[in-house]
Amino acid sequence: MAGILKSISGRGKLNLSTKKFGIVVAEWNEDVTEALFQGAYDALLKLGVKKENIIRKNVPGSFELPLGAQWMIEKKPIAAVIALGCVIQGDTPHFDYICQAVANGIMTVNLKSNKPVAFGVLTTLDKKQALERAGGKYGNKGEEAAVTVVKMLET
Ligand code: RBF
Repeated sequence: MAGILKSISGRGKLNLSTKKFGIVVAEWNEDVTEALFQGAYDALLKLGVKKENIIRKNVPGSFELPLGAQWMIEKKPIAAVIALGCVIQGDTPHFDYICQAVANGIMTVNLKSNKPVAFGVLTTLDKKQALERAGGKYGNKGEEAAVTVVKMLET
């Protein structure tokens, strides 16, 4: 089992087989966000979460992730949510507005719902940097986000 997963597997504090997890996935830069999803999904399974307890919801872009996460928490008895997106810098300041709004929005959902919502959103200068962090040479940030919510449930 790879590093990040090894760091928490077998701690035995939590019975993950009865807990439900939400994964919200932004459709912008789909090749990247699908790879993030796969990383998060595989990590949850390896940690003992049941397939039928992983609920996926797609949203159009990263800006919609906070509301998507909130809806999941409101509608289903979910223990934690993993929010996955990829915002790539363009020629206009939209990048800063979207990144700021998503980070603030996800934090708000964490605090208002009192449930862990992981910020699995890549904010990169180009697609290459994003792919390097979605199963490439810098690992998979979707996997790391899954580990983060499990760690939060243990605290
Ligand atoms: N959403 C992303 O998830 N990643 C992006 O890189 C991204 N770039 C955008 C660039 C522009 C100019 C605009 C207007 C939107 C972009 N979005 C992106 C979509 C955004 O998250 C949201 O879905 C839309 O703004 C509709 O609310």
